[in-house]
Amino acid sequence: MKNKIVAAMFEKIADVLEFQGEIPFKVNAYRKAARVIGEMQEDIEDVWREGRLREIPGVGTALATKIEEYLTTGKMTKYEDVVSSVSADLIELLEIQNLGPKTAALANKKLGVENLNDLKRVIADGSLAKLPGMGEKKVENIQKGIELYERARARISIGVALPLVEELIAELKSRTQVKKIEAAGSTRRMRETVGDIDILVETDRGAEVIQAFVHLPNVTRILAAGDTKGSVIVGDRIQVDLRAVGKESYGAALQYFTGSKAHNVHLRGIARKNGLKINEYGVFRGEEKIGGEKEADVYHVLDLVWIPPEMREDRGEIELAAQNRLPHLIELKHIKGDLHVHSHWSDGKATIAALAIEARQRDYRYIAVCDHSKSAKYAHGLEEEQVLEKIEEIKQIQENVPDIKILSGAEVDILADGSLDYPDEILAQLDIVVAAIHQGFKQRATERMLAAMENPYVFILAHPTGRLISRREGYRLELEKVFQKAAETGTILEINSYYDRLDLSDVNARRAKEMGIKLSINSDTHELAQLDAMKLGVGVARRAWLEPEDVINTYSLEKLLKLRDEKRKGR
Ligand code: DGT
Ligand code: CA
Ligand code: CA
Repeated sequence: MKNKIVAAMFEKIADVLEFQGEIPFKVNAYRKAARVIGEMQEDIEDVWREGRLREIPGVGTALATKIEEYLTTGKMTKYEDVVSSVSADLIELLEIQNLGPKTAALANKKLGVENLNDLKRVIADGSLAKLPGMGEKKVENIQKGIELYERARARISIGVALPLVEELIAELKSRTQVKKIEAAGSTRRMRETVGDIDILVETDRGAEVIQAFVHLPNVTRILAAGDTKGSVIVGDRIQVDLRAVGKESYGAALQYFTGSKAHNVHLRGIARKNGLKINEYGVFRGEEKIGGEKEADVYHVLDLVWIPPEMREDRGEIELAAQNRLPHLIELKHIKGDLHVHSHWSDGKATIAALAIEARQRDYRYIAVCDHSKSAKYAHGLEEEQVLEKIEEIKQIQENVPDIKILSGAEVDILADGSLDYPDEILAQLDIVVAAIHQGFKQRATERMLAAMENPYVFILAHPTGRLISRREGYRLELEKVFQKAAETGTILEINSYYDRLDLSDVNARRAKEMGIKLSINSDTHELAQLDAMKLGVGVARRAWLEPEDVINTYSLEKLLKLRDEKRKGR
């Protein structure tokens, strides 16, 4: 059903016209038609086919013609003209609930409000409330509208975006004849958060694919639907843009829409200096098209090697590509084990046997079961005797799963005074000791971490900054000192792959590498399926330019334990 799209287009036309001061009669004509069509049970396409468009209340000849134009061509000239007659910033303002086109126009005329930031400013300085017909209450409601709008626009974690993209792609593949389909934008670059999801499709039947896309089951709002671009809201707030292109420009479009913008701007600058033009349709010398089917074309015409998406942030990757000196980035297939997972002994759900079997299915060679220590009461941390019992259990389970090494481990709390939650005699009996701050993390975090790293048994520092992407900044930390100590003591820093942590971040992990520190990418699994989080951590590592040698859980078990023993002996 295209009812909702047509209704949304008429509503938008009404908003913009009203903003521009069009006479109420015309504005209301669009609004009324929008309401009726939006609520109509019958499919507007059926109504149109049967020649009954003008029987819809509020739809006369003029509107019927516009609906027909849209249903036959996928475009509505009036809509495009009206929307392009104001800036994108103003269109955004008109999206804000409780503001309304009249008030937006007033604020624009009297106070020069052109965008959301201007609007916030005139609310803050009280000038909006002083306009005729305004007042505290109205302004308060507009403020609420802004908050709602911003929450809806907030970024989502890559850990939420990836499975959603996979689902949307699978659905579209089952419904349409797409030739190729893949994520672009920040999702493809594995950025830790994603503003909106971008998907690219190769097809000869763009309009058809877009229609299927905007009517997928999860779609709650249609923002746009044309021949080459569709845009929707999935669930309560996630925007997904889909672009459909032909075979001849698929590569160029993939490159363009993968971004980042900074990377693209830099590339296009080089192209211009070489008398070339690159856009989403292809690579051109004058009028002649010299590439665009393959993504690599875009790089090769500039004498660059193809650059992995995760590196495309204009952080020096283009210069390296020009010298063919790009790092050989780590891949998921290089990972030989997971060094930080929880079992049912503490707050995990899975048994150690189940963890071992799942890990083996992922072709891992080892897994370190690191349950919480005794002070982590909220997580059923283990008392010393329990640690010893667990070690015994692992010995028994190990006999049944000979082809994967189960390492006994602990995630030991770093206490308020910087000491560890277990004495060295216990730590010495564990294969892998991961240390972390979980409590009182506002207090002397740096000193506590430095002290913990001095302990020869502490092999890995877990989620070093403690940030939670959705709600917490992280410990108040002098990261430079932590890095120095890690380098000096041979302590491994973790890239924790839990989607809300991704800690260390890409930037911090790259800095760690530059300081000669080794990293470990761990899933911090609490239930079996979370072992898959490893791919998010690998994404962070690739964005940090890490190679297999930088990441200890790409090593053989022997090499890994040798490194651990070096730290224990002190280097
Ligand atoms: P996001 O959605 O904020 O997480 O980040 P992106 O990178 O997905 O950005 P988005 O969705 O606005 O645009 C997707 C890609 O399209 C972006 O990475 C690069 C390309 N792009 C967008 N706007 C521009 C532009 O003004 N110039 C150039 N050269 N490329 C652009
Ligand atoms: Ca995006
Ligand atoms: Ca986008």
